[in-house]
Amino acid sequence: MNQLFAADALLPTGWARNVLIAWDGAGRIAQVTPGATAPAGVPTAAGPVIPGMPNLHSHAFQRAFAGLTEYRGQAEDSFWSWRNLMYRFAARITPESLEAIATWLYVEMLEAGYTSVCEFHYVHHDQGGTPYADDATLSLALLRAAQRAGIGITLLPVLYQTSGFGAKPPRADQARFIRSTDNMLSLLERLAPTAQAQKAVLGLAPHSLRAVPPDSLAAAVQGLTALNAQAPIHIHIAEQTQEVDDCVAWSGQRPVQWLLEHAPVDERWCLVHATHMTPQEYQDAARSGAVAGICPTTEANLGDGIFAMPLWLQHGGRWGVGSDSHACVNAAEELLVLEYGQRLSLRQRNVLATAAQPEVATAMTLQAVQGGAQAAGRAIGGLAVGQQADLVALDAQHVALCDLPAPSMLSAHVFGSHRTSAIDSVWVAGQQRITGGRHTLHDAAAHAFVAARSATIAPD
Ligand code: NGQ
Ligand code: ZN
Repeated sequence: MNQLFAADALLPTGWARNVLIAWDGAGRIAQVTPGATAPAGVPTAAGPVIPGMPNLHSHAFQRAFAGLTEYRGQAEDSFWSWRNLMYRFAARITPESLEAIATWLYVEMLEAGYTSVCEFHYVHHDQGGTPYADDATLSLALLRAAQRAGIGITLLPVLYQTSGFGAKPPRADQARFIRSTDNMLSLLERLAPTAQAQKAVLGLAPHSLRAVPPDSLAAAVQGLTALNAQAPIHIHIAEQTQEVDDCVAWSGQRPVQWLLEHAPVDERWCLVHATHMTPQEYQDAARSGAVAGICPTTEANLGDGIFAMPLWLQHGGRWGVGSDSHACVNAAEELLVLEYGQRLSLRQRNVLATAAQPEVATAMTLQAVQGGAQAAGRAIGGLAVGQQADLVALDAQHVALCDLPAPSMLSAHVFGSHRTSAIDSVWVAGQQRITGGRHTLHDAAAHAFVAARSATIAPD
């Protein structure tokens, strides 16, 4: 049995003092005892212990061009002009560069408070769009990257078949993404033993209603369910108003409305972005039990719009955060931007605080951990018996936190400490991955990343 003593720890019910956390050899929490005295020989955390944040939405390769699409390329740039640039980077990714980029990204995530990632993975084939000799090459590169960094992973291979509603044929620059539904299901079968060996979870991501026709969506969900009735299903939905208009023109319904009526949406589903919903859609989607996958910094970066959190929460909606395009890799900053978007649109403060948790950073952390765990399909829902020991210890000596009470330390971490991180240590499944704010692979992974990025952006 491994143990950690924390003067303060954030349990699902709120902050507790003098907490002894114990986990078994498999990394599962076996005991959480508040009001304990530190037994001799048990390490004491450097500060308040909070649950590790699940990152519920990632396209790893996109980390390589963070900062490289921030210039005006035409009179009015948009999500769609960004996507054209993004496709140029996607076209150049190799198995080696993907693995190097993802390894560094996952190291960064661990240093920034994420302990697991849902990888929404759609670049499947070689640069000409032909399957690799081993068709699972790029999926395996991502699983290896996660294993090396020591982050938990839910791998969601993406089904991508069309370029628009009404089964529009794919564009030439989408050739690397395309798989038939049967081919996708065999990929999942092929990946299962590797995933199982590293305790990764496999799910499926129909990319969007634009990219997956109704028959394929139904067949894929059915096929996945036959493989694993609990496997998570993630989909991009209603991120842009153009997408909503196109969906209405095609079907007479908005994307969320269409999905709720034509797919068995429930707790297994994660609706990524879901930015543009009517009040009725907020209600129906929230009541389905699906998780809203909110990616605050990417949604801001891409000019998506603002998700109406009060409306979602009013209907009991569950939610978590993702770093998506990785313009920013920092769990605390996603919470900050999410809360600030609500403040800016509603002209209020502390919008996401609750009656039970008036400290907004505390309330948001607890909710995002729970929702993220549900979306990941893994037992990573917080500091409670039976959950995985995914722990983050803040540094109580950090100048932004020093001498403050624990709830204020978390607030200072989320709202007031961004120039330097206030994270001291991170454990994933009870294994310490970050010490003194750094991962042991930090330097080596950073070097490999820089080389991979240079190769990716070098002129032809
Ligand atoms: C993606 N990313 O698949 O990488 C998408 C853009 C699309 C975000 N939506 C492409 N943030 O939606 O067609
Ligand atoms: Zn995405």
